[in-house]
Amino acid sequence: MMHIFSSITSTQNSNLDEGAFVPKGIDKACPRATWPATGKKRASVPITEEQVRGIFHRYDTNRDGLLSKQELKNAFSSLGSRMPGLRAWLALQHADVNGDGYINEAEFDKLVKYTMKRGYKFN
Ligand SMILES: [Ca+2]
Ligand SMILES: [Ca+2]
Repeated sequence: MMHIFSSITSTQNSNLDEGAFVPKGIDKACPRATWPATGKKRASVPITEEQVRGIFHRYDTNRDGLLSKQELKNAFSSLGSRMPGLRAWLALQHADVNGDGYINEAEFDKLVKYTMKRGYKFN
């Protein structure tokens, strides 16, 4: 369902560095913008799966291949979550299959899918 936007977002993948999230961009400024029909009231671009993966990879700050709750919290914070701590906890409830409190590689897909369902956007 993200395909419509892939051409748009792909140009932004290159400047995903911290703070470099998409500037305000499309806004009320252009009410008749030929934005895809699904975009109606949305002023921001839905995040893609690749972007989510990239963010979680980047927030494995100690590079142990596992995402701790704190790392998840940082990642969700960067995704714009208002309650990153809660979101990290919920994500662990959902995706931490073996219950060790960390997201490993096998659990990563579940985490990504969970995050996609939350509908985060760049804005
Ligand atoms: Ca880690
Ligand atoms: Ca786990």
